[in-house]
Amino acid sequence: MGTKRALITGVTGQDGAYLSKLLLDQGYEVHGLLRRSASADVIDARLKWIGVAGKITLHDGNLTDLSGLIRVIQEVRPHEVYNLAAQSFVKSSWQQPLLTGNVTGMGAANMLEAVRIAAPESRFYQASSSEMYGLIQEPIQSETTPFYPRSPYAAAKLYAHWMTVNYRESFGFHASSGILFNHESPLRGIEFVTRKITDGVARIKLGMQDKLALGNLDATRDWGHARDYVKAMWLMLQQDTPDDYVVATGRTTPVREFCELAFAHVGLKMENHVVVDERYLRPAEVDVLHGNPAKAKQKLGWVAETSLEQLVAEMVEADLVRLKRQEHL
Ligand code: NDP
Ligand code: GDR
Repeated sequence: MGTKRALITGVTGQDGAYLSKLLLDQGYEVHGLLRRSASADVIDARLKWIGVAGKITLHDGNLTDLSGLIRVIQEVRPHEVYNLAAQSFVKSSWQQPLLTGNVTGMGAANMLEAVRIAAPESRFYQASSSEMYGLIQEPIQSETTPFYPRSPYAAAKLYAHWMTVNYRESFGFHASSGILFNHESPLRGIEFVTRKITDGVARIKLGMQDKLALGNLDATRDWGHARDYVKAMWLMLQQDTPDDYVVATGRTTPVREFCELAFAHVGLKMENHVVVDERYLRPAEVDVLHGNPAKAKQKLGWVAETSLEQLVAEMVEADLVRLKRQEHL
């Protein structure tokens, strides 16, 4: 086969940037779906940061617009499709439940339909989420743990997940779903707790602010690095048989401890700076997530390579650099 072509939805997001880099490094021709924005000058900030802007072909499109998606797929004729686009911020999904359903749930169905109509031979990756476990039914979650979604976001992801499984079973699609636990990086959106913390720590260190307001410090997550996790996505599509995989580190840590690590990295103490603000609490909380990545290790040969300590250090350092240079991201 000649050069492989990949189409990534959500290419301007955290994972889109890391996956673009991985695929370009492997010699792929990379195409991305770009939703139109009035902020065209900053929309590709992550792609620039990681050094791939200009190396990928961007196509206008929106996950809610089926005919446009079909046209893009007809044009690109991708060998692999990675559906990463979503309204991905859990907290916003209570404010915008229907939009979240349209984009995160129906949007995935639109992508499956577009592929079914325009490129049924292409391999398909769906970005499923550990949020689907929600009110956890087992202390450590694997592919066989029952789901219990706790937000409009998680309910939408569950629909997308089962549609992916259905297209595999009904139409013989090479469709795989990665049940990814939280993964972070310097490219994480500023509204998510890890990046909010590392940005806050860097601002406090540089004397730009003194306090950092957070919500539930007892929430506990299995945090890995996005750079490692996009490798698992790619590996899933290289298998002869499509399947679903949990992707996690197997270690779980409270928000409080992430925070302590980040402050300690710059020689500060969190108790001098962190205040709890109930505006950041959620109508329903996912208290703890803890993944079992044994299947991914056994079948894909995948393991998380970055420790939490390395992740925290990398994120704080990147925010210090960014703030000193007054870079927008
Ligand atoms: P981001 O929020 O960083 O990126 C989301 C992407 O989706 C952006 O490129 C955004 O475009 C795009 N998008 C949003 N709405 C639409 C739409 N209507 N049409 C087309 N594109 C749209 O997410 P991540 O990179 O962190 O996550 C990637 C995927 O993985 C998401 O589906 C997320 O729900 C899922 N996931 C993430 C996990 C994590 O820990 N990061 C864990 C498990 C699952 P724009 O730049 O224009 O806003
Ligand atoms: P999450 O990520 O909801 O797990 O979804 P987020 O970082 O937003 O929250 C993690 C936990 O931290 C608690 N928390 C706060 N969260 C935010 N955002 N801001 C705060 O100030 C704060 N204080 C405490 C939250 O209550 C929560 O328990 C992410 C997204 O990437 C989803 O798209 C993805 O599917 C899941 O991870 C796996």
